[in-house]
Amino acid sequence: MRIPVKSTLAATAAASLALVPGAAGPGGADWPMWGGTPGRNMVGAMSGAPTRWNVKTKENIKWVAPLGSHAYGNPVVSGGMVFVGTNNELVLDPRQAGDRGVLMALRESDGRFLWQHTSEKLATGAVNDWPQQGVASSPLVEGDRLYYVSNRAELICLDTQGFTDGENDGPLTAEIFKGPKDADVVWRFDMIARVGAFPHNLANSSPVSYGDLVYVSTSNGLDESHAKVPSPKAPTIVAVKKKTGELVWKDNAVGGRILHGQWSSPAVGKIGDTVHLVSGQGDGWVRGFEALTGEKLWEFDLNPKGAVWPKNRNEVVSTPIVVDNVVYLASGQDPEHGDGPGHLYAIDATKRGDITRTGRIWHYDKIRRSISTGALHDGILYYADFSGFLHALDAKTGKPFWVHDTLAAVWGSPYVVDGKVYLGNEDGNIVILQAGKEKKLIAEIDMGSSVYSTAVAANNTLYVVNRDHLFAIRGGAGQ
Ligand SMILES: [Ca+2]
Ligand SMILES: [Ca+2]
Repeated sequence: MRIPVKSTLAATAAASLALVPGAAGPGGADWPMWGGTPGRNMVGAMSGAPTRWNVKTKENIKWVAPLGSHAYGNPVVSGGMVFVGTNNELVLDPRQAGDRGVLMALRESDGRFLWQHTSEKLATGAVNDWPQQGVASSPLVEGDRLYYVSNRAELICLDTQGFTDGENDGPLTAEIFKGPKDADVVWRFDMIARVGAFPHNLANSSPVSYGDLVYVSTSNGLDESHAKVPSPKAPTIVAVKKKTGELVWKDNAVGGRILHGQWSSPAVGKIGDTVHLVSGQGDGWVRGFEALTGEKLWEFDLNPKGAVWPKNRNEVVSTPIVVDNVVYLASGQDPEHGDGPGHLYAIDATKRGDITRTGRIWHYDKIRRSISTGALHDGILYYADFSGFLHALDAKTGKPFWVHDTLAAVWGSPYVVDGKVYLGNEDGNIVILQAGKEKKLIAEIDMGSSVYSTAVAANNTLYVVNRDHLFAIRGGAGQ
């Protein structure tokens, strides 16, 4: 069912919030996309965020939902539902068995399973669609429309009400599975068929929107030899109409210069008088585009001159954040490449052209390779690296206030809420530190298995995904 008023209000609220300079993020309300708002700044506004819970005894656990055996997708919360990507180890429907990517919808109040969208693996195998990895895209939800990228490199629009509204929403109405626990697909944009994308290992992009458009990265990359870009003319970014999936613009600034893959998700922010789509790209550069037209406005090289791939030249896996005309972004590499040197920048995105020199506000080189997204709150930028360090920097100067070693690899992102910084690691700990210029460790909480996701809050509940379960943790716990 289409609910125009509700959808329009939700979309307008989300867009205007993100475009207000200094907006901290959604209140104690929904968390409808990766980063909460189009600027992707990992900051929430819940009060009474929990600092004590126990996944074994269920102390302060509101509910637990089982996921597949791998859940790299981060949860989003909107309209009374929680949506999360995983793989098909649960086999919730025997007719949809085997290795598949799964996008699950759960009821926010108690975690009950509502419906799922599953996608079979690509026939080309691991080079394009790695076995057992499921869905790594975090959905974007606006009103009753959900957008995510499947393991088949399709940007898919779903009706959040599924078929329970008694209506098969279109243009797409030829779903195979149309039961009450199946997804109602509205449209599907196949990035392999439509723009020739060759996703390296897994398409993972988290959608972002502005106006009538929704944007994703194609994850176009190398072939299995790691020596050739088989589809050098395929775009990095596609912008399509929210209502129909019609292609409006695409960008291929990178061409054949992709180092490896393209797993950085785009951000949107108002910079000066212009709304920019900001994209970390496969040649290790970050670029800004006029959001409605795709016109390239600026580009910035995240690698030092003379750096050599893969020793000290990096790609970009992190999502850029846009705060007050400034883009903050670190370079990194595929987690399989392990530890190595990284670089973090604050970039003045009001400049035009090659702004590698003119747009550099500061450069921080005491960070290791990072795949995390930044969180900027109260003048402090929190940024984690894959080696397990959390850096708290002066956002104006890039000078460190403190660094904390979490002692295990970090895949997720620091999240600031209620004066605290939450960060998960591969050892399965959620580390909670006090936000501010002085380092203070509040708690380390064992989640039972690796945390590859980012803790996020919505409607007075904190959500954490470990390897195979989603935990909803009560607000006010441990205050
Ligand atoms: Ca429907
Ligand atoms: Ca449909």
